[in-house]
Amino acid sequence: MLKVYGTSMSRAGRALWAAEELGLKFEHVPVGLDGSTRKPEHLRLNPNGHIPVIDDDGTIVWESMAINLYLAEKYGKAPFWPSSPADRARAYQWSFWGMTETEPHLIAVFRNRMMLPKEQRDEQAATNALESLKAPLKVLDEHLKGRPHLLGPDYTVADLNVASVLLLAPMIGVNLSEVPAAQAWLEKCLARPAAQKIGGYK
Ligand SMILES: N[C@@H](CCC(=O)N[C@@H](CS)C(=O)NCC(=O)O)C(=O)O
Repeated sequence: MLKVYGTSMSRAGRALWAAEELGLKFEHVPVGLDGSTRKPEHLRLNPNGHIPVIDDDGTIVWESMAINLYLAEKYGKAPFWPSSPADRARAYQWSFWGMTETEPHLIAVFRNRMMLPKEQRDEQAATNALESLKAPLKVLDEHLKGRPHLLGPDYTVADLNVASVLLLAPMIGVNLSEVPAAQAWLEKCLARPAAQKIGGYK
């Protein structure tokens, strides 16, 4: 049976969301952020010492986006897992975009406004990260004007992956009102039953 390792309060939440969205039966192993990811048994699964990791009947995959694209390809069908190579390329494109163009800035805001002990926080780094987020968020907003989802009419793995990165934005006080199409799209994605279930996991 598929096993998903990692607390839902981490990037493992996005793998749990994908597994739920696909209606999979799976076991959740809530490896936490308390040093458990550095234990030998976890390092055997992911030598980087990170979560999430999945074990799908012996197929071990780490890196959250790779996990979600794998699960969507193996267990999903169109339109969630797009049928044409061109649409799949767009799914990869948006997934990598979310990870590379937005996530580092979101994490910088999170760390410097919430996560780090107060004396280690750098408000200038948070302000810089917020400034750096503006351009990619504008790209997303422009793209979503007149389009309900990233690939067009249908909700796909691309929406799940990008929304699973951007869900951090409202939690850390990033104001999305200047990108209303992106904001409405994110709210729609987060209202999905599969997304709502993530909070129920450890
Ligand atoms: N690029 C990786 C990042 C994984 C990552 O950094 N996960 C964090 C939790 S969100 C983690 O495992 N932190 C624990 C540690 O590094 O010890 C992914 O998307 O899967």
